[in-house]
Amino acid sequence: MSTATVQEAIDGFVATPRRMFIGGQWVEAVSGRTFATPDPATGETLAHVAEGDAADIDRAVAAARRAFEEGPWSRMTASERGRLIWKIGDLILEHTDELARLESLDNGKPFTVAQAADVPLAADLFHYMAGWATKIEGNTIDISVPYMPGASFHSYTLREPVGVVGQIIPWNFPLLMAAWKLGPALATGNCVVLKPAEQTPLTALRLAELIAEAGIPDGVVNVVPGYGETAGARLAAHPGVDKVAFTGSTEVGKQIVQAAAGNLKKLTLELGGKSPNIVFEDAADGAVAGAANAIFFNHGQCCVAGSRLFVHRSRFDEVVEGVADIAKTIKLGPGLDPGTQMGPLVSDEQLRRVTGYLESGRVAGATTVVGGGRHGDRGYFVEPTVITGTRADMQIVREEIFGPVVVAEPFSDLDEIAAQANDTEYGLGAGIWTRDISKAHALAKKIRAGTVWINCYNVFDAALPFGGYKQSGWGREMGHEALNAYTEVKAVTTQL
Ligand code: TXE
Repeated sequence: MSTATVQEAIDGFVATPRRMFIGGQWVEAVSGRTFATPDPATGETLAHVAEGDAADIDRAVAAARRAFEEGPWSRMTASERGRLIWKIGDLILEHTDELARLESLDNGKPFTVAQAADVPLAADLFHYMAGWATKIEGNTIDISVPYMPGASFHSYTLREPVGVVGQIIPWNFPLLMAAWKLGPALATGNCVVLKPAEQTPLTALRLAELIAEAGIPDGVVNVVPGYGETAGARLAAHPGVDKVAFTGSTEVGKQIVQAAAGNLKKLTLELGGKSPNIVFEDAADGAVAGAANAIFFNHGQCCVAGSRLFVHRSRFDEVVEGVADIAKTIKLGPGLDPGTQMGPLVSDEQLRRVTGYLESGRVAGATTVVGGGRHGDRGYFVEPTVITGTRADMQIVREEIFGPVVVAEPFSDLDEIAAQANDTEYGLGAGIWTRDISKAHALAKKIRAGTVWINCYNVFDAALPFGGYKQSGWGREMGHEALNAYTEVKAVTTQL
């Protein structure tokens, strides 16, 4: 499809208020309300979307329950299920440019990044999970029961879907987060109610159309856009939901834990981070570009952003200057401009949050090497920023900023750096840059985080488990680890 045809499709998509997808039908909100999703490059309304709340979540949960109990989904063979999931991956790839443009418009990220990363990674996740549908296996277990001498048994386990799953996702990788959530849920035979972030509902709604086109039966996937405090909170608390998978802030993650307690839902949580990125004295020159990518990719709106840069004292000035030089050359602009390397932050709220942190760093006495404020006066742009002269107790060192802002500190030796790296309530990611591979692996073992990258950063694959230690979350997404979170294990024993 030509760019003009793709843009025409998108213009058509955003021109009419988007409905929600429940039980295979496109419906208005029960309340009849809609909300606006703005273009973050201008602040102007991009589209109107049906505003789901508790009543719509109730409808969607009922539809998912019916689909789970009555079939045809639950009666399909694993192979049939796998082929339908594979088809979703194919359809995403067929619509790469359209999805990438829509994502760029709604979220602000450069089209080229969405086209090269978000969309193909989303497709790959479905393709990867499609393969697992036929490989969900139990075990046979040899047992001997002391109080039944001489009796023999045949015992085995079954892995069964959890049931109806509520999935609440954020706005930083809207399509990809939908894929991370839906892929393993479908591969294991669950039915889903997905609530996209209110800032970025559009690609999830387009994905629902593709899911229907792929032939996933009605009610298996329901997409209800709406706000967190209404639709999200109802989904987290709903007594008819068996499991919730959430990605978002640690603060809301804790609320989800409380809401889920009512019927003791299974939970997976992928929360915030303040990831250390560590450059040793013997790091190759690529470490400078690596450190810049670790924080500036996706405008720093990554849960694994390398937001605490630790550089060996002997190379501190050189590496900090190098990252600052890269920051100065990054071209900011609307995501659809071909030359844009960094788009706007997703919302006015994020703009205020990030610039608030920049101000708090200044007040606390930190030094801004480059950047340090809003860029322009239209849209939600923030300058790529490098900060030094921090103390471990500063807010900008301890809290997740979720913007293109890195704090850099020097360190002197291996033992010191492990302690510094772990001095955070989070434990999502970490980077290590060195030519000494023994040192790298020794440090990797000491770091309390779910992902450690050595001489690289932001490398993701559908086969790699992803998730956090400490307050970065519970459980893992992607890889075969993700499947456990979407299955119950049943032990069956027969006396022979
Ligand atoms: O997140 P929220 P926000 C962090 C990041 C960012 C901060 C705030 O530091 O600056 O969170 O972002 C839904 N019950 N991350 O406010 O509120 C909400 O509608 C149920 C890190 O956008 O956590 C959305 O769908 N759901 C992160 C989702 O939760 C609720 C990605 C995330 O929104 C809810 C995003 C409630 N009470 C932000 N309140 C990461 N780990 O990647 C909100 N939601």
